[in-house]
Amino acid sequence: MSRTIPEQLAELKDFFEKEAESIFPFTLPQAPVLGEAMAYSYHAGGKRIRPILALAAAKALGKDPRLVVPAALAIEMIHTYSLIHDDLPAMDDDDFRRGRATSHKVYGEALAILAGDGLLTEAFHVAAAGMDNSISPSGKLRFIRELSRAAGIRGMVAGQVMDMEHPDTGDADFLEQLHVRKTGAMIQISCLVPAFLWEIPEKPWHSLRKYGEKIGLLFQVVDDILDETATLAQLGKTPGKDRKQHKITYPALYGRDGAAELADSLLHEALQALEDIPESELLAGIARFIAKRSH
Ligand code: GRG
Repeated sequence: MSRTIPEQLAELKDFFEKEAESIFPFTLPQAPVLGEAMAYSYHAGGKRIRPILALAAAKALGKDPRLVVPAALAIEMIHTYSLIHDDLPAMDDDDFRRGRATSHKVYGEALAILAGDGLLTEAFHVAAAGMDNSISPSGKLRFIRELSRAAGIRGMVAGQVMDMEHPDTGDADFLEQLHVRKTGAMIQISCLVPAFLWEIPEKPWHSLRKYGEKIGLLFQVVDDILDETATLAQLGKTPGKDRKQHKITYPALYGRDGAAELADSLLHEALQALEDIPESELLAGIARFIAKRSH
């Protein structure tokens, strides 16, 4: 019997976990507690949406998903660092993440900062040294350049600063630019991993880019809605923080129904972008999962 899309996505996730473990097992004899703190957050039960996107995009382009695992792991390590740092008292000051006490609550602030630093830096080592020799040096370099663009001062870090400043302008363009950088950039690059590692035709390249852009925003709109509607047990982190911190969110800007309509139209546009990619059922399944997720 053929497996359902959610079953295939679950298999892809298990495949990623096993392969990633052999690339970076988190045992650091030189500083065991650092390895422990990095592993504590990395292995806290994240959904692994970004790695699954990279593997599904590889499949959609007819590439071996095994070959994108190091890049996918690098992205998930950077994502994990961003969560650790985002939760610090100097930033969002959160006690719970992924259903557990946050890193600084368990290891103290200094080690939490260093665990984040370790994950960020090691991600680039994994991306540079962990990739198969069949991938060209220029493909590896393209990916590493784009990873630093997505994670750094042109992407997530800039978005985080825009978020910290959160001027109460209620400006929809500002909100979109903030989220394109803070959340969207790392999601979009996950979709584009195989497009950077290999030369691919222009048409699927543009389709993946558009798909990545739309699901990146969709992810954030749903995140904002869940922040207002979901519980701590569902989210694994403290809900209702956006409103408390007077942040502009999609439900605040458009109302809950308006935000839900925006999510529907982003999902529609993401699915439309996949029309030129023949083997894109898994990517379509991920977009639907993001739209319907409850955590
Ligand atoms: C510290 C430079 C720096 C950036 C932080 C990730 C981030 C930027 C802030 C987190 C704040 C937040 C809730 C953003 C919304 C989108 C988001 C990244 C949610 C968490 O990602 P998931 O749902 O988490 O994929 P899991 O735990 O499943 O991996």
